[in-house]
Amino acid sequence: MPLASPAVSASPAKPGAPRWTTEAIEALYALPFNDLVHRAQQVHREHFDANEIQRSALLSVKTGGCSEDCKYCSQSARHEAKLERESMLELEQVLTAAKAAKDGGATRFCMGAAWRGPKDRDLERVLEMIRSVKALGLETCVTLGLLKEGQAEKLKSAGLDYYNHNLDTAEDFYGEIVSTHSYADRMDTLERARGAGMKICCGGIIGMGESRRVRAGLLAQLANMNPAPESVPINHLIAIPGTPMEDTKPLDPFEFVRTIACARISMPTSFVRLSAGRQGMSDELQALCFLASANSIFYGDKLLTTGNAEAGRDEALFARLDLRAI
Ligand code: SAM
Ligand code: DTB
Ligand code: SF4
Repeated sequence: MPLASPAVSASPAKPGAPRWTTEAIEALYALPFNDLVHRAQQVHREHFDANEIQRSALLSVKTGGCSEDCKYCSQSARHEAKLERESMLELEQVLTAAKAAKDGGATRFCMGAAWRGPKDRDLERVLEMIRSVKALGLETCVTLGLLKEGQAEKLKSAGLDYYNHNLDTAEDFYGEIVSTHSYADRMDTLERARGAGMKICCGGIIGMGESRRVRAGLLAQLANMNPAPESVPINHLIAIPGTPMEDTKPLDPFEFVRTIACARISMPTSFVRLSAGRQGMSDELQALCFLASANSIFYGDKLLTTGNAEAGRDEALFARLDLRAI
């Protein structure tokens, strides 16, 4: 039986029209929970093996002291989060971490830097890191903030596979979260990365006090990118002490699961990444996220500045759920 009005059809809209409206995604959210998860599984199984999960490792190559004021972030110089600032890591340190990640089974290595965007001389050092990590046989990803003209092409030439740059929320809520750069700035960088021929990793944060409509607006924005991002990280807010979001009211966990399902239905061929926040989730909640079609995770004991679900716990969970790492 069709599950909802034509407005929530997963079939593409007329040529040239946005493929997903905020309203259509809100209608998905409003489906009975079981129907929504079932529909996400159906879409998922058309494009993926439902028992396979991709794993990426993450390393902060430059931590803290960032000029920007993103309210959720521990790395802003304007916030009081307890954090050891670190200057950029040496190449050898990065390579040691990348080798360990590969030995641990990660297939992609993502390097993050707490910058508004890279200065050209910093970029040169990151290019060296990318070349060396790539030479280990890992896929490469970096998240460096806003890119200036020409920088995306340099990253591509160094062998970068993915550029991570999140929209984080819907455009009409962005001003509540960040004042030092705009949504349009972020869209420009995504266009530069895409224009240089890289794959895009782009998603957002759920649980920052936004409404369901805002969550739907974010997903519509992502799903209407042409093509949609190959990787869509859905981060659950980690309410970090010392950031303006430390006291944010917790989100109903089922609303997070609904978001994963809506991401899957609106972006059928993208990897939907169950990202920040896994450490605070029960195994049962993570299993629901996988059932709702999340099919990638960050793997390893640390994210950028906060803890992640430990690798041993992930191994045990994968075994209990018969999931295979790819
Ligand atoms: N400076 C770069 C930028 O802003 O794109 C890269 C690093 S930034 C830390 C990467 C992403 O991590 C953010 O866009 C956000 O989605 C996520 N993130 C940061 N702090 C978070 C938190 N406390 N909870 C959940 N996600 C967070
Ligand atoms: C993404 O979307 N989430 C990752 C990765 N891309 C760079 C970062 C999560 C950071 C969580 C907070 C921290 O550890 O500082
Ligand atoms: Fe800086 Fe990125 Fe954190 Fe914003 S999210 S404060 S740009 S490190």
